[in-house]
Amino acid sequence: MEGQIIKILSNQFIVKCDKEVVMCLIKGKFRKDKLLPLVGDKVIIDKNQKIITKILPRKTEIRRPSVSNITQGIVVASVKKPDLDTNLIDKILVELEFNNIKPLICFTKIDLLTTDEWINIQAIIDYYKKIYPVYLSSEIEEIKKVFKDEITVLTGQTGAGKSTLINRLEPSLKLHTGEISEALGRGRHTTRHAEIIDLFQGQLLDTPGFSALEFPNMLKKEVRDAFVEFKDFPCPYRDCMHIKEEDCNVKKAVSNGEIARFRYNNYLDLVKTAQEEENKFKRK
Ligand SMILES: Nc1nc2c(ncn2[C@@H]2O[C@H](COP(=O)(O)OP(=O)(O)O)[C@@H](O)[C@H]2O)c(=O)[nH]1
Ligand SMILES: [Mg+2]
Ligand SMILES: [Zn+2]
Repeated sequence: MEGQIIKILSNQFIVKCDKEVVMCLIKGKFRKDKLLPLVGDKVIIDKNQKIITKILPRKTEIRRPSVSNITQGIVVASVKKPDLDTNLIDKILVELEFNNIKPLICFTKIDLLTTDEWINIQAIIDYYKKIYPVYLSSEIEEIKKVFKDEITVLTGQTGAGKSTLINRLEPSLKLHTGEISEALGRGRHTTRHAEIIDLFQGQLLDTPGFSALEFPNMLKKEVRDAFVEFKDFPCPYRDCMHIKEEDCNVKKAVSNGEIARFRYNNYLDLVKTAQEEENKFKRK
């Protein structure tokens, strides 16, 4: 029988099948091969013995929390308190792109902006709208629709408004969506785990105890390819990094405003970080 791992409790794998939930163990073979099933895995189980016999191929993978098959990520970003940080937004967008997880963006705390501030922020939001589905956190009914048939994760910095958004979407949910719940208090024993729950005809990954998603490092060329709008400006050079090259069409598009300067600057930062990682690796 086929199912999906929705939660792991030490050695127990909670597998959701068509009409029931089965607590399974794993066969020794997996442990020997160091192939551990993850939350999100589609698996074949032996229902009578309550064991997982096979893990089906993973579509996507996140390193930490260690989960598979997430299909989309909503980047929750506040425009104030904390201030809008497009550098962080672009870092997350690039990671999601590279890992084949569809990115969406939800901007929060628009209500805190003055009219002048809103004009600047609106230009940035409009630019993102050309590339990705974008929502304001006040657009609750619209946001509910994006969950259908997807496995969604919410990500974004602490204080961005993830928990608030979830509570507005579904007040009955007591979700953590990152960070450790305040109610647990500091110093108390807090568990970090990931769990998939049903929501709005789709599923949501709850990630208590994880302040950010972690993905493997990317090469600088992978960073470049994840800035998807650059592809609209093909370069005369094969494999152009759009940095030093003359006659680079991406640089031209930045000059004439077709590509936003802030996005390009974030691109340069992310490429620099990727290059530093590549250099470290080479020296070993
Ligand atoms: N003014 C305003 N405050 C918000 C909004 N969304 C969240 N907050 C506040 O921002 C703080 C952090 O929100 P929270 O949901 O805990 O962020 P999380 O760390 O991403 O889960 C809380 O005090 C919220 O009440 C918003 O749209 N407008
Ligand atoms: Mg929270
Ligand atoms: Zn170029």
